Amino acid sequence: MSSILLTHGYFLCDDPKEQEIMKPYAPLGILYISAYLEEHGYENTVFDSTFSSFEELSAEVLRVAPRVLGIYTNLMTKLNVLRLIRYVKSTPELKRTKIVLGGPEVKNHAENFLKYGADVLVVGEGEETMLELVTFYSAENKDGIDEKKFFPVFQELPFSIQKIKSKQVRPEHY
Ligand code: B12
Repeated sequence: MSSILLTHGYFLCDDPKEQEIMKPYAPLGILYISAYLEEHGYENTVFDSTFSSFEELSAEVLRVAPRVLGIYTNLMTKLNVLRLIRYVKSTPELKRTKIVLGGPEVKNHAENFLKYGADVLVVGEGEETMLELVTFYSAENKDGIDEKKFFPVFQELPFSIQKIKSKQVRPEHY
């Protein structure tokens, strides 16, 4: 049983517009992460929720009971992502599951996602960061050590990174 599950919060059944167009897309972001982890020896499961439902997704999370649950988050799917966070954090069987969020919407509501229960947020391309995270979390006896020693806290990051976040440098300048 792999202890890494990657998913996203998009359900075609909730999207009548897309049902008309019927050009659903493959979740490229988590597929890239999945391939990179496999390349580095970490077996993982990708649950593409597009043709599924929230009930089936939460049942799969419970079945796998992953050590790390990685979720792609964009502005269209964030409410489903919040619902999934709430489900994991309120299910005793999943108390060891660490929730890692990635994707374009994470940086826009960083504090709120953490307050809501996400354990780690990854901003930008996530392959290498996710490999570091699963390496850290998959070492069984890591329970209880101070994660803050491992994860940088935003306010302690070098100023240049903060500047990007504080709108002094707007994305369109790139
Ligand atoms: C191609 C594209 C699409 C494609 C599909 C992309 C796909 N298959 O994933 C299509 C055309 C279908 C699409 C649709 C939409 N898109 Co679009 N899209 C893009 C675009 C141009 C490139 C994204 C991409 O494929 N990147 C390549 C993959 C490999 O990278 P990635 O997905 O970013 O994933 C990397 C990181 O984000 C991170 N990561 C991702 N997931 C995870 C998970 C974890 C756990 C971790 C640790 C890291 C991580 O690591 C990944 C690998 O490096 C981006 C703009 C951009 N430059 O990013 C806009 C963009 C993502 N889209 C956007 C939007 C708004 C939409 C729509 C909502 C538009 C609409 N109104 O219909 C829909 C959403 C549909 C839905 N159901 O979710 C916005 C998202 C804004 C936001 N804050 O959420 C963007 C940023 C454009 C913009 N600037 O506004 N999109």
